[in-house]
Amino acid sequence: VMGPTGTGKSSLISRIIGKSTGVGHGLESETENIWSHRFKTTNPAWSGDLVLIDTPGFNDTRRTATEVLKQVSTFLEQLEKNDFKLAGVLYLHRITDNRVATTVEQNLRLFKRMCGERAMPQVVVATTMWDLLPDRAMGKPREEELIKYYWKDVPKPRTARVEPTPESSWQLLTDVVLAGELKRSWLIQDEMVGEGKILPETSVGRELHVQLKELLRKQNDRLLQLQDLPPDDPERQSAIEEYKSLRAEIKAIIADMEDLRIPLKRKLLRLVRLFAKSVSPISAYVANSSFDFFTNKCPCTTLRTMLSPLCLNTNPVYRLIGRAYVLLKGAVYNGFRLFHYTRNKV
Ligand SMILES: Nc1nc2c(ncn2[C@@H]2O[C@H](COP(=O)(O)OP(=O)(O)O)[C@@H](O)[C@H]2O)c(=O)[nH]1
Ligand SMILES: [Mg+2]
Repeated sequence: VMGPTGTGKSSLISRIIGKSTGVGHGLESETENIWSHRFKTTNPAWSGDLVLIDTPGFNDTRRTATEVLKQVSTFLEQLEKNDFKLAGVLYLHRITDNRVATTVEQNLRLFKRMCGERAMPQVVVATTMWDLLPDRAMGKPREEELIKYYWKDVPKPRTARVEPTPESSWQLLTDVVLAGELKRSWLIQDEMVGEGKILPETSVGRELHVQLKELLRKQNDRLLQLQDLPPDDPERQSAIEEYKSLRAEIKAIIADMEDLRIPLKRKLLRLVRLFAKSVSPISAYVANSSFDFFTNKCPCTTLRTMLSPLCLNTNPVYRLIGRAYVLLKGAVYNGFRLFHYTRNKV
């Protein structure tokens, strides 16, 4: 069960399992951790155990989106590594919101990047808090708008309404999971487990980085505006307060962005991999041809036997010369292979 904070995720799970678990008060987030509730059921529609997973929203009140994302992605990675597949996903929205807030939209964007297109048919978009509407008819256009604008990139999204009764919650669960027989890995699981990426390299990691950058830019603009306020401005006191809190926020955003930076070592490694990938057809060609420039006909064998061992010398200057030679040799060798390949193939 996923979705922004305060949409009723924990309440829905509590109704199904029949006991209260981590339901928040209003917009305060209560679900700090990911909770898995495993239980057996006498419901004839089910065989075996059922596991419901309660997750925190990315707009959690006590932690940054980066922290929540780290936690959720690690959880999904572990599921994939242990070969557990999700049978269905419920993504909740409050029908009482008459417009989609920025945080709700950001939450949704992160979710989509995490889930990916392939697993999207598992998702059911469910709306909660219908009982709080003065008139239920008000909800229908909101539901339609939600699907039309915010889920438009998903082909035929499945929708459901969550009523605050155990029966309706069970029915929803049955519809979601039994209808969604397709158990597919999420995009983030493919990326982290299949391709060995770290979180900042995944689609959702990049998306969050972009969101933080945008936020940083906005906050910085506001900060500059406040700085330019004339000293006799009547709202100066409140502006100073805002200035201070903005500075603190900016500091936190920068720290989060730092967390989502791809380390230089991994960037270089990726470049090398990319190079190896593009060179592999050339290498295959060379292996299959009678080409043996450096093995048999190398004109500089003497130089090679002289210079290569320098790499192991204790003198740093000699070592540097040795390394420079090896580097140069590699470049010349690969350049020659490329030349030979293009001359014969292209
Ligand atoms: N009236 C009404 N209140 C709800 C419904 N679902 C959740 N709530 C209330 O909304 C608040 C937040 O719910 P919670 O389950 O903690 O949301 P979560 O952050 O998504 O886990 C709590 O006070 C719930 O009692 C609903 O369908 N109707
Ligand atoms: Mg919760």
